[in-house]
Amino acid sequence: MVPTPRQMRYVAVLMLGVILLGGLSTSQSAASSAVATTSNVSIQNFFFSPQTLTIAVGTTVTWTNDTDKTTPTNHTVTADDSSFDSKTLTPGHSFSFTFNSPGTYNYHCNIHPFMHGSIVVQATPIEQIFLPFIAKN
Ligand SMILES: [Cu+2]
Repeated sequence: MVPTPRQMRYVAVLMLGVILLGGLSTSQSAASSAVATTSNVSIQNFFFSPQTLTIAVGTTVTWTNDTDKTTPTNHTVTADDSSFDSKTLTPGHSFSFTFNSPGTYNYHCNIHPFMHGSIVVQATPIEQIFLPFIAKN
């Protein structure tokens, strides 16, 4: 496949970014430490833990119904905008979803609508720097 000029420009921008960030490795690691490495959410009675999880784009999050440790209860993981839905999760069962676009994804439990959680999906540092530039072209 022959890359289009736009694709070649994108690759050139990414390579430039790698070179620039290589010289900033100390500040880059400080910045990425703000993003959680965990991608697991525990479903407790009656809350999600952590309630807000910040991840890098492309991360797969797994929710597990851990209520058999307390009082066995069914729950769901349902996006407020319906973009994902675990359906009923009985105790001990898990649901996974991969977040491929930056943004804040609010979700709730359909059985207990007062249970709320959020997944904050951050662009990778290199995308955060170059997204405005790439979007213009
Ligand atoms: Cu619930």
